[in-house]
Amino acid sequence: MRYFKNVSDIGDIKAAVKEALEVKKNRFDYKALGRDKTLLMIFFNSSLRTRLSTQKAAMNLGMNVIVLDVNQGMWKLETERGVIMDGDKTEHLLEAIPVMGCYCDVIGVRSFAKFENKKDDYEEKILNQFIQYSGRPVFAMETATVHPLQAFADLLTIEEHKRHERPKVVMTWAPHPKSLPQAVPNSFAQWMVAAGYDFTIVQPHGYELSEKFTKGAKIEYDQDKALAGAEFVYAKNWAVYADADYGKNICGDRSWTVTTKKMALTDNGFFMHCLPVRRNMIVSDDVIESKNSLVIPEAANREISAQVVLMRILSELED
Ligand code: AN0
Ligand code: CP
Repeated sequence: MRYFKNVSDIGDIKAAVKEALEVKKNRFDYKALGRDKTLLMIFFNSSLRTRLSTQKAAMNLGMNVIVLDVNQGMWKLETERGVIMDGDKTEHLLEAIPVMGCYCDVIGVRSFAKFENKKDDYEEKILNQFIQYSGRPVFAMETATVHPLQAFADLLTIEEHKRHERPKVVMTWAPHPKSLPQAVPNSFAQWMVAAGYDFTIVQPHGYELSEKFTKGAKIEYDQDKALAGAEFVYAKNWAVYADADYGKNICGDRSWTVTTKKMALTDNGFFMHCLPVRRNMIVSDDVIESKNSLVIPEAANREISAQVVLMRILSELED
């Protein structure tokens, strides 16, 4: 594997799950793979889980790790070509990227949607510049449109907890005070469809995601109806994808918060969220603290999804 953005990059999804569950049992058995190899993790945005789990995965593999926070202690970067750089930006991304590539073997990039220009976001302008100019394998650590390490970890968590071969999984939109990216729901939808689950997305009107990611999912607008019989409830807020209101937060309806009353409609369903989560906006205290809450196992599986992705990249590294 040279690039990791979409579910198709991982190949056979069942084989990937099997490999991940093996890795989880013996995560320190692959140290030779990463010896003398360096991972560079580049963060344009904040992170807790991605930063720690990906670093841990790299350490499990014997890699060296460099973490770069673009907004802290680094020259301010210009990202647009053609700009006369007479302002506060000291360096251009087009030099910075190949320079970064000189010091590492693998690059992870976190760069959220900016919601300034839908085309730039959905063309993955920043991630693709890393792919084009770094000369290194590159994987997404949540980019403008995808968060595949999260979706892979969520898939593993469902596989570990499911009671039926083909569980009913419902992703529900939930309220949030700020505009959040579509990367997490895009990837979750893409991976759930690829896994072949009975998968429904429920959202207020106007919150339809890109069909590129949701094709094959059932779409609902009535949350109670969608939650009926669900075995896994994946809550997430996202901002509008449609052109007219792209990036806007047009619905503050608190009746979408996942509460005990909502969970009572499910088939003793598990609650899932990628975290960080705003309590009593997205989910009530009692639901996230219940025995059916999988938020911590999901976070723990981030180490495993990252390790499998790094292993796939390392095993195909050209010297
Ligand atoms: C981000 C998002 O919703 O994409 C990161 C989630 C992993 N969340 C926030 O910015 C709160
Ligand atoms: N779920 C997740 O990616 O969390 P962080 O934003 O803390 O990395």
